[in-house]
Amino acid sequence: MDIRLVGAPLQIGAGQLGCEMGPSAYRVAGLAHALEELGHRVVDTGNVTPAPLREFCHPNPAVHHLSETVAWTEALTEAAYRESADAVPIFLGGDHAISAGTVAGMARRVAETGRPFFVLWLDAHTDYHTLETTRSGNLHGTPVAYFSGRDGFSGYFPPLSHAVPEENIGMIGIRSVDPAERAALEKSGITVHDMRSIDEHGVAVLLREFLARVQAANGLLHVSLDVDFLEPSIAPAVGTTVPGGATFREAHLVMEMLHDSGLVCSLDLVELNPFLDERGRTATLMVDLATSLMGKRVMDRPTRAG
Ligand code: HAR
Ligand code: MN
Ligand code: MN
Ligand code: MN
Repeated sequence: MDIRLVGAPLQIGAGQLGCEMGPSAYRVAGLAHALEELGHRVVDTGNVTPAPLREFCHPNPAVHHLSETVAWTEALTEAAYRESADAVPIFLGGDHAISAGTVAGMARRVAETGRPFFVLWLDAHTDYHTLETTRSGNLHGTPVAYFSGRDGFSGYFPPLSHAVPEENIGMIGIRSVDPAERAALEKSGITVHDMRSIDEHGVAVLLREFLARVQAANGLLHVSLDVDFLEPSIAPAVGTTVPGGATFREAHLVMEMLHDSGLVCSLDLVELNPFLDERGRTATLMVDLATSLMGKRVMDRPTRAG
């Protein structure tokens, strides 16, 4: 498989600085080499640079770094579209605001194939605020609202060529939702599986159900993996830790099932803050999860059908 690494060192979408160092940490942790060992052809395209700024101000006084985030969204939409022409892009964040652009660009790419586009959001948070509803003003809390076409971004963020239908979005790992997000999600068609749902059913059941929908629609799937999807004790390098996250094995199982599905067209690795890491362990774990998604396995095993 052809894989493109695309660095997206954005940090001002988060409340704390440091995600800018994320792409470097993945490179130091050996992501490209680990993928090559699996037999993939890997090209590191370097880091995206944002377009020149146009100054915006939003009536919500909490919103900060809007102009910068819009510039990054434009640049990343183009980069995602360009790098996915004949390869699987892996976007190295950067905070989760990068996904406004990566998902928008992938939606445009996948639309050309005539296949429906799906997004799997692995995160403690739903990131479903609009520019009006965010209280922190941290725009990493808004990408899902943007790429699913909610009102309140036009005039600021680039117009979407293809919004992702709510019915095509699945979230797993959720355990921190603000009241405005909850109210909007209840009215949306987005599938939200919180940690309780993982506890009750097991992550495999939830994921299998979602993948079956993608498969039945002959869809393609973008995966957005936020470090805080994981239990903080195994992944401390994130500014927004929430206790009670996915375990080492749950996370690996998710990645292995995603690989087996053959449906994944692109991947975001987001919210890694190397300043908060302990001897690179979170970066190393994220690299291990990415390589599991790309086919690393301990033993060969027959598929369920085989
Ligand atoms: N909902 C909170 C806010 O909007 C926290 C958002 C945190 N988001 C991330 N990415 N870290 O999931 O401020
Ligand atoms: Mn301002
Ligand atoms: Mn997130
Ligand atoms: Mn999160």
